[in-house]
Amino acid sequence: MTAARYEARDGLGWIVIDNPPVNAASHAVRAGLAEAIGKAKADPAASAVVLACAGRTFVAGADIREFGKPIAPPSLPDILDAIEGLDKPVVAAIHGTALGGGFEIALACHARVLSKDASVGLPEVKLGIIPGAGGTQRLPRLVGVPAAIGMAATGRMVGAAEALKLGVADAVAEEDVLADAARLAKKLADMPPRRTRDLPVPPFDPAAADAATVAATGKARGQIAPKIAADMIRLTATTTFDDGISQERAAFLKLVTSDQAKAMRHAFFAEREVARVPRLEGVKPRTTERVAVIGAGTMGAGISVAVAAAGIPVAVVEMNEAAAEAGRARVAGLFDRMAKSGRLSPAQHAAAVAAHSIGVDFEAAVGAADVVIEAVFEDIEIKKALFRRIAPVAKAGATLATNTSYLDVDAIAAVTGRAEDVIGLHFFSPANIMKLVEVIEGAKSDPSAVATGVALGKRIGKIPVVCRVCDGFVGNRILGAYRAAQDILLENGGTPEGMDRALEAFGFAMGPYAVSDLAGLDIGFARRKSLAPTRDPKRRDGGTTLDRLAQMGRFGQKTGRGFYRYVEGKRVVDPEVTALIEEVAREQGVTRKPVDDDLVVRATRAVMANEGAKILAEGIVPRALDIDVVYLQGYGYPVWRGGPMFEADRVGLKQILADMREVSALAGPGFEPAALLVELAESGGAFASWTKRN
Ligand code: 3H9
Repeated sequence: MTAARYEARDGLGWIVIDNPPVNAASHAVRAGLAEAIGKAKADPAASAVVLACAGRTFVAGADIREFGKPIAPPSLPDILDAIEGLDKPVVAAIHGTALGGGFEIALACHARVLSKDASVGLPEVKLGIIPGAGGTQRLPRLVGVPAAIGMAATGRMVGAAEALKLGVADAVAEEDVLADAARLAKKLADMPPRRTRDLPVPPFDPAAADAATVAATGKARGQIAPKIAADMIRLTATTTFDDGISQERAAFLKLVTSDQAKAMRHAFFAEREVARVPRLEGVKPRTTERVAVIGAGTMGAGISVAVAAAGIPVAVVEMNEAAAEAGRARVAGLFDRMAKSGRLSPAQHAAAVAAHSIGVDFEAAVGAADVVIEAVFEDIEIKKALFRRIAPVAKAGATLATNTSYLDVDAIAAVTGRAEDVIGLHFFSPANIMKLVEVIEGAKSDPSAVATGVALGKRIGKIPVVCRVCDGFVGNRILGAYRAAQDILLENGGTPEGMDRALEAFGFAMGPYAVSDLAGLDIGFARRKSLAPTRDPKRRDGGTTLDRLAQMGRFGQKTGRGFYRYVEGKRVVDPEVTALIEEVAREQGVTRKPVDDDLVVRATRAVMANEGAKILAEGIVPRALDIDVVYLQGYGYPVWRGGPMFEADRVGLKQILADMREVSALAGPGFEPAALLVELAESGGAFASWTKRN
């Protein structure tokens, strides 16, 4: 099999790319294309050419796995020059997704026909780079500068109908894209090819281009590529095509080896790798045809909507008719919003609504389900009581899942008499939108039950990360550790606004104190109260300020006061809070000294990596990439830093260890460097190459 082949048929030359799974433009594809183009050129039987792809999609881009290595010729830009330079018309027949270098191939063709469900786009910025094969120079010549910025600087994909409207598609095929492309190729055969490079750039309003740039860069705070993509597109108005191409190429080559691009490539592959858990290799998931969700509160409603949206019948159970009615309204609201935002097409919306039901018949719903997901109040006794009821009713071989963010899945499993069927599924709120789900493997969970959690997660469009039982699992355990360190720094001399500023500059959308105010200080207060009896009194945890604020009724945004005061929706520094922090510090015998932004960032980064190292050493997850995905998908960690463990490797573990020792000196017991961090730092190792062999 060749990755690209040429054949003559019916008076046309056909170039077919065939490189499963997504026809990435690897070296083999480029070499095959070079040969096929030569044949098309020389073939007297071909008056025009159709370029199409085998398999499930048009070319989905350059082969990302080749990035960062020397580029073996022929390069994609050279291939595109050869296509565009042919003196026979070349028509791209696009099905699936034409992305990045794939879309650039299509842009270098002389016309484009899309199947009606196809989409096109330049997602390079999502990998920390810009298009490197003419995308920034050809696209604006077809759609205009502002629209090109709106696509290439955001990575937004456009569907066939919009592509037609924008002028990037010449036609949309209702039925058979190959037949329509062949028809168009024959029609164009007698005409000189329309080369995108020769088209004039349509006149545009600079204010519209500025607005498109601001919108794109505003959404991608901290990222360098979107602005560069916009600048390259703007160049088309002032320079020649050839000059634009060489500037684009230089910028692409510089970006592709940047730290941001490395981090975003890591994120891309890690998100796909997480679901392949080494110890579950070859384990078959159990059949899942029906799901029951217990509880129609915020989490239960969100989870059940995600399940129904994937077309899986789901029955939600509530305690009484009034609660069921409230649940119905909640679910209808979620479905409505998903339809309005375009997440569900009208047909998908109708199917999802039909797949969803809420009632009070516990036995019927639980008894019919292959997977039961409990989503009631986060209280171990309530959950245990419920699992005692579920266990005898659920059918043999059903998977029983508890949706919990902290609780001990093994303790819950222990009351069922069928612990092998029990797993945890930690969804994130809003559960119908957030992609992360931690799949918790209990000590006695059967591998097939865990694999069922993973498979269900994937079916409902989530990114499942399998972890073993510990307090807070991966995400909340690390959160607990670094938040405690931050709270101690706050007492030691920090201010909420200073620490928020430092971490927002690091790349978090919101700093920790702004987040606390948004989530509600009552939540943290309640959890701290429940943990109080087991807390080591010798350990500082910095939570006293939060406790006092909560006791004062300052619950955050919802009460207009928390770590900040809220005036017309805006955060304002509150001298009362400053005084309170100083008072707490005095009580604890702490002499406050200014905490600079650099220390806040170094401490946060070190504690995240340190707790991550403990999680790895304990075998909670097998790979550092699992932790990175949890943080990228569930906790707003900046994607251009690749996740906390990738970031630690980038900084270097020697430095992280030195920072951790500094934190330990400032924060005291509980913040000692983890043995694995010490081991790796001292041996020159990295988290990326460390794997727990279990
Ligand atoms: C670019 O083009 C730069 C140019 O401008 C300049 C050149 C000079 N390369 O996502 P899936 C793998 S930058 C290598 O699970 P889906 C993927 O890792 C590129 N491998 O399927 C996975 O492997 P595995 C611009 C790739 O159906 C398998 O294919 N393009 C590539 O859910 C299936 O992928 C993009 O950024 C690739 N380009 O989604 C598009 N793409 O089975 C990136 C995928 O071992 N790709 N793989 O885990 C996507 O967005 C999605 O893969 C796509 C399919 C929507 C196409």
